[in-house]
Amino acid sequence: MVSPPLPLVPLPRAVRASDGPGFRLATGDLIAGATTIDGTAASRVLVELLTIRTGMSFATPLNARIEARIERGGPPESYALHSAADGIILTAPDDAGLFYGAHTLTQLITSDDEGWYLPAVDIADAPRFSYRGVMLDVARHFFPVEVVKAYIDRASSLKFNHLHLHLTDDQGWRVHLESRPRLTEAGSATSVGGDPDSDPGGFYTKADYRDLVAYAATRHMTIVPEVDVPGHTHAVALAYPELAEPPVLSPEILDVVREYGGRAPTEGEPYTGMAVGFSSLKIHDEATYDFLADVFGELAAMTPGPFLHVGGDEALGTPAADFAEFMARATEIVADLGKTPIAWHEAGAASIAIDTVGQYWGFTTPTDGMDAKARAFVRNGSRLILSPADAAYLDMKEAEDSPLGLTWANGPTSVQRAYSWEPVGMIDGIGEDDVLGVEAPLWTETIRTLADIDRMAFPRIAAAAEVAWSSAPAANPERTWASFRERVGALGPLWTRAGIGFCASREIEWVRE
Ligand code: TNX
Repeated sequence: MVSPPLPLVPLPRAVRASDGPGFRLATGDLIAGATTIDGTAASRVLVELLTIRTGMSFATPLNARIEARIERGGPPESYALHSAADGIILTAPDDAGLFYGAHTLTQLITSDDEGWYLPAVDIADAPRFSYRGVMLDVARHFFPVEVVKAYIDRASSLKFNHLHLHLTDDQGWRVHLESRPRLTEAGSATSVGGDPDSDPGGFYTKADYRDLVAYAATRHMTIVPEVDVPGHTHAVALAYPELAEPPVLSPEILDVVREYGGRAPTEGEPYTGMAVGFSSLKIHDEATYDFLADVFGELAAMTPGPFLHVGGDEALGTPAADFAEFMARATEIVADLGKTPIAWHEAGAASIAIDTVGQYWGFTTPTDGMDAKARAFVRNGSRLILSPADAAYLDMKEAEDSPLGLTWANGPTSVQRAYSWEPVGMIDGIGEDDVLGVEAPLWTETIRTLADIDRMAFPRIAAAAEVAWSSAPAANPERTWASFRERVGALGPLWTRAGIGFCASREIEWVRE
C-alpha cells in the first residue's frame, strides 16, 4: 500500500517518515531551547501555532519534550525537524529557519482517538529561491492595517518572505508622506466602485506603515513598497495637478475604458473605474523628478528592506521614448538612495539603473515581446521576479461564475494551472541563477474584505508557495500536481482553525476534521 504524502506545503526538500509511533502532544509540553533571543521568538511562535491548531493550552510547562534551537551551519532560512515518540527537535541556523520549521511542525499535527500527535519523521528543508513574494494591491481597494497583518500571517505560514504593497494607483494614494501631504489629503478618499460605504478609500499614516514593517519582520517578511510611475498616477494628478498630463484618451485607451466599463476618467475628479493606462506624469518637467526624489526618499527612510518598486507597467499614455527616459531617471533616483529598484518588465526597454530587478507579468508562454523586455534586465546584470499572470495572478477567477476576480489573463484559471509552471526555462535564456524569485500578486479591483482576499488567494497561494520554495520537479519525485493536490487538501482543517475562508476548489478533495 502506498501511504499518502504528509500534508506539507510547500514540499520540503527531504522528508523521511519513520516507522515509529510518533509524538503525542500533551498539555503543558514545554517548548524549550531558549538559548538565544531567536530561539525564544521561535518558542513563542510554536506555542501560538500549536494553540491555534489544537485548541490545547500550553501555558503551564510540565516537561521539555519539544525543543527549538539555533544551530550554526546550513543555508539561510533552512531548518531540520526531528520528531519521534520521545520528543521533537527543531534546529535552524537562523530565526527565519526556526519560524519555517515551526510552521512545518504545525502542518504535521493531526489527531486520532487518543488525541493530537505528530508522525515520526525527519525533515531537512531549505528554500529554492531567496525572494518569495506576495503582492497586495491596497490602491484599488484600501485594506486596514489589521487586514494586511492577517495576510502577512497567512503568507508567512507558507514560507513567503516578501510582501509587495502596491501603494499607489489611479484610484488612490495610500501612504501619507510629509514631503507631499496633498497626496493623501486629495488622493486617497475613494477606491474602485466609488460607493462611500463599500469603497471608502483610506491611507496608512507613517506610524501605520512602520507598524506593518515591524509586524512583517516578526514573521520574517520584508515589505517592498511600490509607487507606480509614470502611469497609474491619476491620484497624483488630483493632489498635484501641475505634475501630470490630463487623462490620455486615445482610441486605444478608450477601448480599454470601454472593455472595463464605467465612466471615462476626468481631469480633477477621483477615478473609480477599472481601466488602466490613461494617466502619465509629465516627463519633461524637472518638478516631476523633484517629486520622485521626495517620495522615494521619504519611503526609503521608513523602509528597512532593500527594495523600492517603481512600477512602470502599462504606461500606455506615455510615449515610448519618454517612458524610457523616465524609467532611467526613476531607477537612478532609487539606486542613489541606496535601495535596489524593482520595475515591471516593460522597463526592460529602457536604460535603467543596472541593478534594477525586473518583475515579469506576461504569460507562461510569452507574447508581444514581453520575454525580450524581461531578458534585458538579465543582460543588464540583474535578475527577475516571475509573476506570470496566467498562473500566478491570484485575482484571476477560478470559475466563470465566481463573483470575484477578473479573467483577462487567459481566465478562468485553475489550481492546477497555478501549480504547474516552472520558473526556469519559461522565458528563453533565463536560467536558475537569473531568477531572484517568484511572486503571486493579488490585484483588488473586485476585492474589498479579508474574506474576499481569502477566497481568492487560497488555495492558489499555496501553489505559488511551492513553486517559490520547493525544489524543481526534476529534483523531487513528490513535486507533482497529484501529490500537491493531496497535500493541500489535507491542510483544510488547519486553515479552517486559523480562520482562513479558503475557496473549496472542486479540483481538490478537502479533508474534513
Ligand atoms: C494588470 S499586470 C495590471 C494591474 C491590474 C491587473 C488586474 C500589471 C503590472 N498591471 O494594473 O490591476 O492587471 O489583473
